[in-house]
Amino acid sequence: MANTTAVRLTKSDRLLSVLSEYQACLIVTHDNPDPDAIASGWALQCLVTEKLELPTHFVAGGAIVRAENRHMVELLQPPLDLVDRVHAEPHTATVLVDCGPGARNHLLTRESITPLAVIDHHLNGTNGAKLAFKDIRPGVASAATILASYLREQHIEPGEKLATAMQYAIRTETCGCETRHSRLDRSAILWLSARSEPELLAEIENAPLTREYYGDLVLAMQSTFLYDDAAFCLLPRAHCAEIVGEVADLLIRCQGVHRVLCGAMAGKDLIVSARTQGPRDNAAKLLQKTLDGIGFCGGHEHRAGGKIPSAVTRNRIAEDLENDLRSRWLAACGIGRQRGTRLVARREIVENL
Ligand SMILES: [Mn+2]
Repeated sequence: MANTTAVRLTKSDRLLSVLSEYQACLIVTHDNPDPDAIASGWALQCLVTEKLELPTHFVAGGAIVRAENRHMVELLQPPLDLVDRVHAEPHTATVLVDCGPGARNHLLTRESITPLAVIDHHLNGTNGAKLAFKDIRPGVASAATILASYLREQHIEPGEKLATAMQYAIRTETCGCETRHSRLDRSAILWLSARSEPELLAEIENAPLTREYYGDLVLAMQSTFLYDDAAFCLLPRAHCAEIVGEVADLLIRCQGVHRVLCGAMAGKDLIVSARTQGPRDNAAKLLQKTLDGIGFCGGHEHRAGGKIPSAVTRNRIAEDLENDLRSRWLAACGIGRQRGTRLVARREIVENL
């Protein structure tokens, strides 16, 4: 027998060999891309351009709203285009990063395009799709971690701005209760730290906030109710729907709170974020139970996000939907109690106005 084990191909070797059969590469990430989506798509573009010299296009749907993420884009200028649609072109390899083909929050699902390759770290998997290449590792903190390992395997230097984006990606994916770092995450952080610009990172983390942001925050604190160890917060209105993630991150840090659901309207949709603490509760699964039949979601063990489409009529969330969502959340958490306690007492709010 010939020696078949002499050359051990790395994951990135295999990806590059699959892509080398094509004449162009389309990189797609999830809607409303977050730092990890932006950094990992950018890193993949860097890899494909350097190694294969293929023309690449990196796209996502939706918008970038969160102040830090907008500041990141302004300062680092990632090669990302926000678009409404994508088309399946012959001889073009389509690669999905930082989300699974089964997820509903990306351009490919809406166009019924099956990607050629997927690089992801979410729990939802591939939905059984047969793919030429997949690298799905729910055990690592960020998709940027996987891409950092590819760049290292291929001896590619990311440059200061991409390294900063990737480092920020890992940081934002390991906040709240999702603080676990795998060995690969740790080694990626070390590698990226030596290449990133700490001043840019600090600037991004301290992005300027609008006055409306503080209004949303006050409203969120006033709209939060506790039911045993579960919190529920539905903002009657929000200037920026991405506040739900930040509020959820803030609430999960509250002593005695182990499960959080926060929602707000964005256009006609209701956006929700869930957080959990401790090994017992899986945020992605709790949110899936909560939204079963009325919306869709995805996420990780302690951090998940989702959407109820067309939930908003005449600029407000219907009261029965609010009640329905609350009882669904409490049922998913296994809590029988239906009367909540305010996080901040009404007296406290009114007396100090
Ligand atoms: Mn991610």
